[in-house]
Amino acid sequence: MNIIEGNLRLNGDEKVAIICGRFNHIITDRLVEGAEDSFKRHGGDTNKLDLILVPGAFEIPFALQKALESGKYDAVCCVGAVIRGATPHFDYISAEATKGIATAAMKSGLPVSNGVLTTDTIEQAIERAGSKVGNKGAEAMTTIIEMLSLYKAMEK
Ligand code: INI
Repeated sequence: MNIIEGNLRLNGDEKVAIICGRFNHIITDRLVEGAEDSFKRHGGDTNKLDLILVPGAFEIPFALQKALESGKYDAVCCVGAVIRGATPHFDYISAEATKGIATAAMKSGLPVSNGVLTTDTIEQAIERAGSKVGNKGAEAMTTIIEMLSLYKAMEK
């Protein structure tokens, strides 16, 4: 049986964008740090890494669509933090962000990851932004690194 899978090695040529929703920036700044750290650790050249900032998670899919259409990037990593609090906004924003990211990704055929946290509390968000439960920004970057390599392996 031929097993086709990716690895976590970048060669330094990959052009990657992080798209970050600034809302809850205390959390999202940590997700960006995690994503950048993962990119560097896996051999990426930070001169080829762009950070695109949007107001909130709702706007991520719009910027993602543009980034993918621009032809400038090999892969895009999305990060944001939607925290339930007392707002009914939570359900709309988290659903639109998730759906929009998946739709844009599917259309482009390029590796895209969803590192948008959707949590009930700020504590849960902190736990996923570089403490108890790891850093979901780093995980999202690691995911596109693997998918980049997988897509290459699938073309052979
Ligand atoms: N945006 C977030 O990224 N996280 C949130 O928790 C959030 N809440 O709670 O309102 C949020 N709202 C802003 C939203 O993403 C848009 O920027 C805004 O609705 C303008 O379109």
